[in-house]
Amino acid sequence: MTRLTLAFALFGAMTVVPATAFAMEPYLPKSPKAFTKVDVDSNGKVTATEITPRAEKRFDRVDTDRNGAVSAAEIEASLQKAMERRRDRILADLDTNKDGAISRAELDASVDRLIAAADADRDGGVTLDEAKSYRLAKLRKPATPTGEQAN
Ligand SMILES: [Ca+2]
Ligand SMILES: [Ca+2]
Ligand SMILES: [Ca+2]
Repeated sequence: MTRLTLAFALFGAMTVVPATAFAMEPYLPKSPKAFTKVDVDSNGKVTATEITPRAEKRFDRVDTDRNGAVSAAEIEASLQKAMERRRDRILADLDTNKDGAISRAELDASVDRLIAAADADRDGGVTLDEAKSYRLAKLRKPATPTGEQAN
């Protein structure tokens, strides 16, 4: 893999936060952890009764003028906020000297950090399995819960 491809892969990895985390459309949990959280009565099935309150909570968060309807402008504002959060996260991860911009050297350094963090057996390369385990480990402890936090 060339360094450039790897850089793209790196940015790709950062967008791993599912789009659904910001979206107000109802969605089904896809990871075991998310499923357990939604399956409130732990019967191994998620039902409308379990999904609805979560969807309504997100709805209320987007309905900032509290008029009981989510307008295009409110959706746009919420997507805008999500984008700003993502921007800040990218900067927090990559802009190590905090000058508000990511230099190529900072990018290269973060590639090195990523490889070092994921290369479990320290052989200098990341196998698909190592990449998967690393991704899972990251998903298990997300930096900031983007989905369900209170305002
Ligand atoms: Ca509204
Ligand atoms: Ca910088
Ligand atoms: Ca390795």
